[in-house]
Amino acid sequence: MAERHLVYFLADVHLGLPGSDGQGREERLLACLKSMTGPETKALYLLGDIWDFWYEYRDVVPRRGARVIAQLVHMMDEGIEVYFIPGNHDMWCYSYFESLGIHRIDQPYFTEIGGKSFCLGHGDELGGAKRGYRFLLWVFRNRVLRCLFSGLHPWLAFGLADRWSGSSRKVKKGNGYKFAGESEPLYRFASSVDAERHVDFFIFGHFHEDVRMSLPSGARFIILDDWIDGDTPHALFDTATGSLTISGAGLRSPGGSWRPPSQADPRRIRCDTDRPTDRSPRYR
Ligand SMILES: [Mn+2]
Repeated sequence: MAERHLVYFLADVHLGLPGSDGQGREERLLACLKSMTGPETKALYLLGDIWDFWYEYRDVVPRRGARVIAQLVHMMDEGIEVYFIPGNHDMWCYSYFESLGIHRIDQPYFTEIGGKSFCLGHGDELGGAKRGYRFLLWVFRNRVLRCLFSGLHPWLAFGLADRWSGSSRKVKKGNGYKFAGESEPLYRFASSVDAERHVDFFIFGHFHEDVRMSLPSGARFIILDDWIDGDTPHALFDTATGSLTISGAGLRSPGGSWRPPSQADPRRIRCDTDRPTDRSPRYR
């Protein structure tokens, strides 16, 4: 059998977020995952906020996105490695994903794939966060508060969470928040990492924006757009060619359907780096 050489990355699907394309988003993700399932696929990296709200109780898990989980299990049965970095909307996991065989990993996650080095994450918090956001994360992670929250009836817990999610989105989009480029803490984080070690590709989510930049060393800095409103943005790294391609972004049609990217698709963007691969011991 030919070697597995395709590695996919995606983030910010926000399953369960009420919107013009609620069910459509799950269908789009399913279709996309199905098209990724095959003997050439090596791994799939889910870079956070796959669920708009995931809250796992010790013995109970949410029903949202059950078919997505079924497809992920199918992919793993087919020999594809699935990795999940929790985002700020789906950080409340205990051991369910691991029990299915998903590798739950923390950001920043450094890995080597096909001779290229990657730094992966959801993208919030890295490089520092504003006080209000830091406090929010402290609340989210506080064991006592988590314990209390787990005691709420799920109707109430999920109702509160959905309201929070809706309002946080308003804040984000309402303020017209844009990724601030080189002054953004995440970019500064990547720059400082880049100065210390060899990384070819930095890939994140969280900003709900399509960002493609280069660092002074030539490393690529990529933020994957969200799946809200019809898109299917994802990155594909081919270990056979060492090239990274971004597809499925910029198709802002509500309910837009997934179609496998073709070489001729103008929305396919190549994001290669010509840096030679550094295999020296300092790069682990
Ligand atoms: Mn998000």
